Amino acid sequence: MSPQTSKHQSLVSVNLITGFLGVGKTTTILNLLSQRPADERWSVLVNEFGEVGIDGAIIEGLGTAGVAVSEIAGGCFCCSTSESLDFSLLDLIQQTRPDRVLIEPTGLGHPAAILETLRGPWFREMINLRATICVADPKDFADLRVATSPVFQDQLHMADIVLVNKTDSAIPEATTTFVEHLRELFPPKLMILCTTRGHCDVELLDADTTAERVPLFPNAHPPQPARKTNSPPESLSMLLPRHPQRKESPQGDRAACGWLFSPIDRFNENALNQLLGGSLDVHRLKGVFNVGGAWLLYNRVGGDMTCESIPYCRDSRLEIILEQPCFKWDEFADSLLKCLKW
Ligand SMILES: Nc1nc2c(ncn2[C@@H]2O[C@H](COP(=O)(O)OP(=O)(O)O)[C@@H](O)[C@H]2O)c(=O)[nH]1
Ligand SMILES: [Mg+2]
Repeated sequence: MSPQTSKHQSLVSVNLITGFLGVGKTTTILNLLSQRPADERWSVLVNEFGEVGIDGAIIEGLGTAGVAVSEIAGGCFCCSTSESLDFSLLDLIQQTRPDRVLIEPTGLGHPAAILETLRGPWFREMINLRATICVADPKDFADLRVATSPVFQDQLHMADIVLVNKTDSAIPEATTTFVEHLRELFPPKLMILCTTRGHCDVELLDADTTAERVPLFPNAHPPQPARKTNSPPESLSMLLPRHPQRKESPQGDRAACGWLFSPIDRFNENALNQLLGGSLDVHRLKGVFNVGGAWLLYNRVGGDMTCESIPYCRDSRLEIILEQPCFKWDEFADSLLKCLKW
């Protein structure tokens, strides 16, 4: 065994799984977790754009038993909570001693600052940074508003591997055009794979990464002061039944809001279906709800919504990101309360 190999074996392998809102990052991570070698310990670090974290609950609920999940909600850790990545990753590694960590940044996260942190002095002697995988939806590339966004372009540009996901719901021409575009990027991608539901071989995670991929738009997501919230941290607040905590987190041209409910609150499933699948101009919606005897996971991207049961049972929570910059949430909040069972 070469000294290089033995050194790398003692380091924690780390992969960044990037991609825009709702493209299938968490789905891909669940898929990779299901292929984890039995003798390895893996941990997942998830960053949520909004104040209310949901992906951690999804991965805890649907992921493989024994995988540690840590979540940072309340802004992208590439900007507003830039120090959180250092501390959270360090803490996760020290607490869980993993062989591998998968990091899911928010869909609005710019990869440059994150990669810079992972390549920086804090982690140089601790982690072995492997391929950055960008999950992407051909429909986003066909949508000029998304395709021209600097964050979307740099997520693709800085990826070593691109997983073109959701090919089942894209028209074939859109997938072909997108793949042709990806083939023209420089430096070339190590791999471009078309898939559905994030299916890919776990061996992709060990592919090489390179620091040669520099951002096209380094200032697309400048550091911002930490967002102030008026509400106390979740752990300090005792939520009363029927009195959810509401946390708004607008950013740039998107309004966003989250709700946390008491674990005792139970919802009417039909009322939820109608409200969450309704006419709001949703870009992304995620929620877990106690419907009495079962928990449901709602997942909506644009107009497509799915609802499935989930083996999770902490508290009901919802996070919504809209396509518009401002929204008065009061009426929606009233409707949400009306979905509660008496
Ligand atoms: N039709 C279709 N839906 C998918 C596919 N991959 C993921 N989804 C769904 O897209 C939604 C968003 O997926 P998620 O993994 O949460 O996306 P993330 O926001 O990027 O983490 C969920 O409802 C998934 O079930 C796919 O290949 N095809
Ligand atoms: Mg996710």
